[in-house]
Amino acid sequence: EALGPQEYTGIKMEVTSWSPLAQDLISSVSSKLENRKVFLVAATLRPETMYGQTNCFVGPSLKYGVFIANKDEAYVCTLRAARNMAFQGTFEPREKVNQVLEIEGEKLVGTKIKAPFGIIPEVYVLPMESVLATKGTGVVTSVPSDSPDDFATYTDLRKKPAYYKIDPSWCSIDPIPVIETPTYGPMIAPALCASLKIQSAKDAKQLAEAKEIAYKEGFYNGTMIIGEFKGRSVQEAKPKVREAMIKAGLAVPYAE
Ligand code: A2H
Repeated sequence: EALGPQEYTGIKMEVTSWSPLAQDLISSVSSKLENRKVFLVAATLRPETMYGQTNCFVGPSLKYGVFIANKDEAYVCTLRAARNMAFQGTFEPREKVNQVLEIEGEKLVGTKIKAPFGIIPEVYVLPMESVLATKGTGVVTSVPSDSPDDFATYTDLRKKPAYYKIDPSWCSIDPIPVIETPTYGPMIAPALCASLKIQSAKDAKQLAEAKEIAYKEGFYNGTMIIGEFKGRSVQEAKPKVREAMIKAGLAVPYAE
């Protein structure tokens, strides 16, 4: 755990079509939302990996809210995160938490969203049991090439879509190479999951080890192999991608 506040990037993923269950709820508050665009906002420490999003995750049993962010936008995240955003000056009017709807994570599954900077422009919301209510926004952008947790959960979902009550077409995209490291090649998460014999998202102990290695290797030895900063080190690209996303209105700073 970091000692000081952790600086995340809040990735704004605009909803392009709601799951049927979410659509019913959203329709019931259309007079409050007016013409605002609605975004799922995911907290990430790895903005430079956003080229490789294949989907996004929510905790199926977590509660989310739809919050008025400003005159043009509404955000989907946990109430806890919305309070932090309000306190950090992300909303207009400042410091006001205006929740128009509460919705369970499982009802968001199957919603289609834009993936900012993603090679795949639109992806689906999928369930991840290990999403914590107490961290970030409760929305996790998924990059299975670089995050062992994302790879393990995504692989579980792809193996048994019926069991997880998802449409196979929602997880049809293969992991996308984003960063190369000398030791692990172009996709560190699948490589580590194989070498540590991680069978599923339930292998929490090995996953914690894989996460540690992936983070350090990627940060200190990784080279971008895609996007505007192709050929640059991850250390150099990370803040540049973050700034580019914020400048383009595709991300907001988020700390906790
Ligand atoms: B990271 P830290 Cl490619 N519950 O983003 C569980 N995990 C969460 C979460 C929550 N409520 N909120 C955020 N996260 C994930 C990208 C990524 C991430 C890559 C590689 C590693 C990685 C794509 N997923 O994280 O405990 C988010 O996933 C490993 C450190 O605050 C976020 O960054 O250090 C990271 O965990 C924040 O974890």
